[in-house]
Amino acid sequence: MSKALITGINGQDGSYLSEQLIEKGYEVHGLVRRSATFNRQNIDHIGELMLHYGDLTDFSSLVRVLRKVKPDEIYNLGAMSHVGISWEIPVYTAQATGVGVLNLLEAIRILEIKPKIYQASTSEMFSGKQTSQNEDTPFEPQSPYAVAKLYAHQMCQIYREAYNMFICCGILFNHESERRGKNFVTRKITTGIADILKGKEVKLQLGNLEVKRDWGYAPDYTESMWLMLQQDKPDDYIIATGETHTIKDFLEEAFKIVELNWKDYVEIKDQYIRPLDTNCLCGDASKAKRILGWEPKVGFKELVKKMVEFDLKT
Ligand code: NAP
Ligand code: G4F
Repeated sequence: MSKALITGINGQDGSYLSEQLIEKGYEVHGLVRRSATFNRQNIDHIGELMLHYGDLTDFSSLVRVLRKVKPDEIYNLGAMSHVGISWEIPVYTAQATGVGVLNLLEAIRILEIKPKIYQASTSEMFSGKQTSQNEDTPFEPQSPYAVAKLYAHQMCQIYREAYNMFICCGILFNHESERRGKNFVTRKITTGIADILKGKEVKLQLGNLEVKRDWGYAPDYTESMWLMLQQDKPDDYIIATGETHTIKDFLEEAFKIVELNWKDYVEIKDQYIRPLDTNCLCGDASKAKRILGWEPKVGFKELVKKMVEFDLKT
């Protein structure tokens, strides 16, 4: 039985990946942080998980967990993953999202173990100034989060080459789901609609509505992580749908489902406008299709419908 260790296991992606790996017959271990409040709602229903306390900023905890688990595959999904909040806590973001990855790579090297490693890189490493991005598009990060992710991405490339480590970086474009954190824009909109309909809120406060994102469905994207680690050679891949929409398009589609006009409910608040933003993200995943045989299954309209319907029910 292969053993996988997932950091960020109780996040959106970690929860879907756990289910998929268990289904494939893996023994799945997860790194979790101590939290004063309950935050395991995404994984509570998965009985088979083995959880270990640790933190990417705490080198000793990584050594301890790696020595105990000796995983065949590591999926490094743990990160301070909110771009807007990275402007508020840039130093911590650098430590967790950037140097945290170096801690993990060094712990693996020092322990002389040889797991295959997946690193969660991001489309935020691009400037968003082009109409489309592929693996050859130059990086030009626009936030503390994106700089930290680019540091991690390039460390992974260096360690792959210098120490012959099997490391794949997935450059994933935005992916959403019923388990998306409620302060990312898509889920903020779908939970906002539910709150308006239940009479709990009268308005939905948002920032920049003109930016464009390439939104896919998270379970499709976590499947690509596993595929990358099953190849003979490690490499980096763009994972995206190739379709881009503005935040206004998302609002239009989501409010249409409940037969309301979003313009009657949305208020623009300066506090949600970022000092810099990534204007247009639209990924070209043809390399992933050619080599991994990966393609997204859920399109934009279906994604919005799934999220709205889920939040109306719960
Ligand atoms: P998420 O829901 O925000 O989950 C992040 C996870 O990381 C949480 O479980 C969190 O733990 C954990 N974490 C945070 N700081 C940590 C630390 N210092 N040490 C250990 N764990 C830590 O993120 P996601 O959407 O699943 O994304 C997974 C990964 O892919 C992230 O690295 C993200 O940056 C990257 N990514 C996401 C997207 C996307 O569109 N979703 C696109 C590209 C890349 P707590 O629950 O305890 O806070
Ligand atoms: O939903 P978002 O917060 O996601 P963002 O910044 O694109 O980052 C997500 O995707 C990245 C991949 O490209 C990941 F690496 C990252 O970890 C994360 O998962 O914001 C999307 C867009 C932004 O341009 C933002 O300015 O929506 C705009 N927006 C407008 N109003 C808002 C809001 N974003 C948030 N979170 N909240 C608002 O009220």
